[in-house]
Amino acid sequence: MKTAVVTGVSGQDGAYLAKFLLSKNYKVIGTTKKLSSIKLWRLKELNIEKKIIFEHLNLNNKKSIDRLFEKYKINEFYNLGGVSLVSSSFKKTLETVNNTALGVVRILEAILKFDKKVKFYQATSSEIFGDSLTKFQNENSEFRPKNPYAISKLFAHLITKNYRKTYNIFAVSGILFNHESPLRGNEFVTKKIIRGLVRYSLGKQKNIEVGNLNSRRDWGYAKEYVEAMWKMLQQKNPEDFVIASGKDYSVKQFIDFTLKELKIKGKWVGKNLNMKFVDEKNNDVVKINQKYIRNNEYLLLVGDVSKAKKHLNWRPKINIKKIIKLMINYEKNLSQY
Ligand code: GDR
Repeated sequence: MKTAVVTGVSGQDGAYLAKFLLSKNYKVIGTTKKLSSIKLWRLKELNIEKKIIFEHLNLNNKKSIDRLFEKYKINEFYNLGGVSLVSSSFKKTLETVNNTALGVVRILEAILKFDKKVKFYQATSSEIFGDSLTKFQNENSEFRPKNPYAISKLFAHLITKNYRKTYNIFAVSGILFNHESPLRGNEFVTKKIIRGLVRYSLGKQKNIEVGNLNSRRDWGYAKEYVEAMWKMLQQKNPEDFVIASGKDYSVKQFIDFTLKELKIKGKWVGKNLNMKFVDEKNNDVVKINQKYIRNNEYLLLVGDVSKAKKHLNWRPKINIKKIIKLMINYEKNLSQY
């Protein structure tokens, strides 16, 4: 039986990855910064909360990482922990750099110290491409990060590659584009839209407020993306991979697909910051609130996933409309009570 460590096990990706690894008969050590306040709802949703061995791990603390390596004989280490909301990285810059960038060095150092055979997966983000000058981004695209989160992720990405080359260890990064699911946190735009509009359709919420309607993102399905993480660690040679859907949609399109799926009728009126969607009774359903508009944001990122298709035999199967349906169904079931 192989042993895998998953940092950030209570997050969306951590939960799906833990479920996947358990299905492959791994012993899963799930770590979190504070055991006493760990959020178990995702793990309960997947019915795996009793199958994981929970451990405390603080990415900011070398001793806490070393302790884990002393306690377990680890085969695979998946680093998914840390700040994941891009906008909050401006408010929590030091914390973001400390856990997202430096935390990776602490893990890599522990691998060198305790067991060079441990295979390491680093969760890198498409944010590292920032305001890319090309429409599609692949493993060789230029890095143009624009916020503390993206800069920390880029450091993590490069240091992982550097340790791989320098010390000949199996350490890789998956450069993942946005990936959503029913288990997405409420603060991310897809979940906010779906949850808000489902609640509107049930008469439980009046409207939703969002930021930039023109931002375009490459949205895939998180459950499929975690399988790619595992596949990267099963390769003969350690290499980095872009994981994406290869298609981009705007926030407004995402809202339109959701409105259609929920059969909410109405129309878009107004322009720029005053643009809004009103229903047939002329009630505001979707409005723009400036506080959600990010400064200095790039508007388009789309992944070129050819390398993963070729070498990992991985391809995205669930498209955006199916993701929306899955998320709607989940919210509808929740909102019944
Ligand atoms: P992102 O995801 O920042 O791309 O990072 P998010 O869902 O927060 O934003 C996507 C796009 O939607 C625009 N937007 C809004 N975003 C939020 N959160 N709330 C709003 O009201 C809103 N209105 C418009 C944003 O400006 C942005 O353009 C996600 C995270 O999972 C990261 O951890 C991961 O690294 C990247 O994806 C790849």
